[in-house]
Parts: sequence; structure tokens; C-alpha cells
Amino acid sequence: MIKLYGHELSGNCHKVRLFLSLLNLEYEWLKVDLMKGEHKSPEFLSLNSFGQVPVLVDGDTTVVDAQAILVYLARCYGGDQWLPLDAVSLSQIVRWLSTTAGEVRQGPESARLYYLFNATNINIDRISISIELPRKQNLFLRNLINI
Ligand SMILES: N[C@@H](CCC(=O)N[C@@H](CS)C(=O)NCC(=O)O)C(=O)O
Repeated sequence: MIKLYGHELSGNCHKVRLFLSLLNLEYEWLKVDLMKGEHKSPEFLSLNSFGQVPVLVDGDTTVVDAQAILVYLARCYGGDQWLPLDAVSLSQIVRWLSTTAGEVRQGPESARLYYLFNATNINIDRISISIELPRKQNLFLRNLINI
């Protein structure tokens, strides 16, 4: 059975869980407690030397990184429906995978970390400007993450 290492508060893990459910795939959920630093343990680092979740293990195959996992699952289990290979479709899919790891991460995810998890190393003003939100950037971000 597929194993997914992750944490329930991780947006990157959520993407993978959502797609597994859309594909009706059963999997074993293995919680990696980020708060306790389990993602930096030698055992976990042997799965992903970056020390990050999500990590998916499918038989002999280990895939790290949410976007890579989505592509893997789409190719293995989704037929052509989720990942058509013609040049235009594929480029559009990569564009949005890239956006989730870029703009979405720089915006909503950083706001969530800043406001909900007190990640004070994040410069929230700079992030708001860098993703070019038009007005009242912080208010927009706060509304987006519902606080
Ligand atoms: N590029 C990776 C990033 C994964 C990532 O940043 N995961 C976070 C949780 S959402 C994590 O494990 N953070 C712990 C750390 O970086 O030390 C992906 O898209 O999956």
C-alpha cells in the first residue's frame, strides 16, 4: 500500500491527500511531527535529505516534493485525465504546479505561517508587495486565511 509521510497542518501534504482521495487510492498516513522535529531525524532524512514533508513511498519508489508526487500519482494512477502529455496541456499544468510552489507559497502560505504559527522570520510586508496584491495587502492575506 502507498505510504504518505506528512503533517496534518501542511498545505503541501494537503495537496497530496486531496489528490489521493480524488483518485480513490487507499494509503497509509504516517504522521511526521514537525513540532517535535521528527522531520530532521536520521530515519526521516534517509527518506528525504531536505527534511521536509510530504514524502510518498509506493513499493520501491520514494517520491519527495508535493508537485513531484502529484505528477507521479497522475502518471501512475490517473491515466491521461490528470496529466495529458501534449505540449500545450503539459505546459499549462506545469505553470500551475509552479504557481502553487511560487506565488501561492509566497503569499497565502507565508501569511498562514506568519499569523498562525508566529513565524517572525517572515517579512510579511515584503511578501505582500512581492506578489503584487493591489490594496490592503495584509488585510487581504488575513481574510484569505480566515483569521
Ligand atoms: N518543495 C517542497 C516543500 C515542502 C515543505 O516545505 N514542507 C514543509 C511543510 S509544508 C516542511 O516540511 N517544512 C519543514 C522544514 O522545511 O524544515 C514541496 O513542495 O513539497
